[in-house]
Amino acid sequence: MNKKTGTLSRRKFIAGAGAMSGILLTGCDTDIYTPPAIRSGLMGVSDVLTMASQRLLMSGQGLVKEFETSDITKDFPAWGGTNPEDENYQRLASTGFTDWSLSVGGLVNRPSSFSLLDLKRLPPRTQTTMHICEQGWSAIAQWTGVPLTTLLEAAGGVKQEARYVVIDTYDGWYDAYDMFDVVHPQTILAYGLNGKDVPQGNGAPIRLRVERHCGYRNLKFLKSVQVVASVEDIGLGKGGLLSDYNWHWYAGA
Ligand SMILES: Nc1nc2c(c(=O)[nH]1)N[C@H]1C(S)=C(S)[C@@H](COP(=O)(O)O)O[C@H]1N2
Ligand SMILES: [Mo]
Repeated sequence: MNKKTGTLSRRKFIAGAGAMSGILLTGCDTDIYTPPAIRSGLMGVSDVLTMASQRLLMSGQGLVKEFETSDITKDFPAWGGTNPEDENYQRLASTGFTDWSLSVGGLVNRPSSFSLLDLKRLPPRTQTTMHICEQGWSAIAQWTGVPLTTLLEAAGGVKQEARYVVIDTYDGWYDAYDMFDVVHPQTILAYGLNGKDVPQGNGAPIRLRVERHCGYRNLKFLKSVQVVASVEDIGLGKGGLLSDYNWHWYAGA
């Protein structure tokens, strides 16, 4: 985890805004987003993850709209970071990510590492959804990947104290997701984009899809998944790179 990523300027972050065509313009629909601090404490996470069907938890949470394949946007943009400078990332990329693995640790019962092949062997989910970037564009794509709950189950399930899943990436971005997002059926670790491997610009080999959230929370270039009880020790303590630097794009922040 990059503790103090002081070098990531907003300008660099929004670089690459030009050169796109055929992309729908919409605002980021944040009506349904409630920050974790307000939502926490509603329900113990052990209850959450042991609810076999998760129906109770999900009853107040809708799925986002899924589209037809004919709705898919031609040339899904590669936005923000597209090629992490990280030496390890470059080495892994040079061999087609055959040596890449995702560590899943923290408050799980069986901390584990998953290769790309391991992840592809877990039961997948495919969804065609609209990505909405807070910076004013949106595009529809079909994503295939392993649901985050399935991954956590493959790591033995989470411990009683688990409250957030923290994801770290190869370009210094990190974010934390509460259990409502974690168990949401459309929260997947995607290795496929429109039927092919996720291209490097879109987060190879694996990127997160948290469909109810704005673009920036859909982390690319995943490095690790860590289950924690608190985000105090993560980054500067607010749970995500952008929160740490007060770049709040959701409504009311
Ligand atoms: N690691 C990492 N994840 C990231 C970003 C990034 O620069 N680095 N950009 C975010 C933003 S603002 C958006 S809109 C989407 C863009 O995803 P795309 O490149 O597949 O269009 O990724 C998000 N996840
Ligand atoms: Mo974004």
